[in-house]
Amino acid sequence: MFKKVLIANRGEIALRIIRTCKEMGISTVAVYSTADKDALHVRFADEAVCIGPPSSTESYLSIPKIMAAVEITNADAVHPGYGFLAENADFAQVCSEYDIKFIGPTPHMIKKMGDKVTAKETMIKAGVPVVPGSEGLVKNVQSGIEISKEIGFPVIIKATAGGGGKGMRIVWEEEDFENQWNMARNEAKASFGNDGIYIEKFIEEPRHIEIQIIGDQHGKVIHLSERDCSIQRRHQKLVEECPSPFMTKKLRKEMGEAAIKAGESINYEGVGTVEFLVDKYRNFYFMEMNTRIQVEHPVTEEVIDRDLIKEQIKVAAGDKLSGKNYFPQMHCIECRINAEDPYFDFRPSPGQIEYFHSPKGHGVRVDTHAYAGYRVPPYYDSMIAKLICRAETREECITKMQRALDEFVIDGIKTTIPFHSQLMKDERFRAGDFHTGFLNEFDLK
Ligand code: MV4
Repeated sequence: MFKKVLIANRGEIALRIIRTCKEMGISTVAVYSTADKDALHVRFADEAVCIGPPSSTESYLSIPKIMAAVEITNADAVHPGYGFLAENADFAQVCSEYDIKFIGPTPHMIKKMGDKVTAKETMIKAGVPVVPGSEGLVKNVQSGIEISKEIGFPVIIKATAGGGGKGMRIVWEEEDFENQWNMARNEAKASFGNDGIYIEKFIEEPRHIEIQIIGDQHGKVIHLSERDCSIQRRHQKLVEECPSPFMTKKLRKEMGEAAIKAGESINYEGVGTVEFLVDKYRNFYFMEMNTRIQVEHPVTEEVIDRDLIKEQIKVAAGDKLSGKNYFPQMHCIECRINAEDPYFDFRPSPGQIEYFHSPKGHGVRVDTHAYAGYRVPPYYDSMIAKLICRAETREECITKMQRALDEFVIDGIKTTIPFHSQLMKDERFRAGDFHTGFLNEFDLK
């Protein structure tokens, strides 16, 4: 097992990783920017190294700064958390060259899944269902139009370097194609420096359901059930839950098997998530694979009663997985509490938290780095807490969430708490009748 893990991250996830390391008898090293000098991950790690100014590119995204911190503290592994360098193949490569274990998959796997066309080709070969579309990259407008007519409008134009919605364009009819094609190409070029484009049939009103998997270094891959992440706004997830209210026993088995095939086909090592679009007939299609621990991992932890960070560290150290898949034993919902004003287009609301009271009680978990007096810096992600509730049934879970939201007090800044309170009362949400477009029609009162 590792002796000392450096956590190349900040906020709640850095704190979350430190907690598990402590329980495993592993020493921890925090890294921090000057904006985070009073942060809890700095306080609770065994050692802490300042790696630069507030700007992420000069601190949490700087590979040389982080490798210097690894060297001076003699850490033998790095946990990248999510965001920042978590899916940076170059960083994973540099770690391996310095003989430091990157807690995650190999640089090769990260690269393969980071390029969406390559990922899709890999899934086709593995027998995982994908959305009908172009075979690989599309060379020019003419061939794009031909392919679209073949698969039938509406189609969606996507960037191979994209993911998370960037550089995507929906085309409803042939007349609009050229325009949308040019926009998608320019956006992709500007955002990723890669204007590789592919085309898919546009699936209307899909649900976003993902399967958590874990693979060991001995070729074993298992699944840990699904998370429904359909409640999103501009590709930012706001609520995640398990079981998905749309799930059936049969669909879970099929999607679980598909996700395992996806993992096995690349000899996947570490925790990963296979994202699917699910249409109203319960057809499911591979969308992308995330090669990191995700924000919403506590939902899975609560329903299967396992510490996923612990499992992640164990497989990274070479431990073998026992054979069986995991199925949900409880219902769990996670609400992301962001320092944003939901009454003002969710605009960021950084600043000092004057008063902070966390909800408590049976089945209530709060993953947060915030506290009374904490200043939410304007430089990073606006998520300041995850409120995670679990109960026997979905109905009880929603009721518990409402109670916990009522009890949550964060004064001094605006948060998404009022948004979640209203969502929990929404008839359609309560009925489980929602898809990824749900929030487009949702008005905060
Ligand atoms: C799609 C789609 C419909 N049809 N692909 C959005 C993020 C990126 N991962 C892929 N996305 C989508 N791909 C086809 N062929 C609809 C979306 C989509 C979406 C997906 C998941 C969650 C929220 C979404 C919001 C808008 C569009």
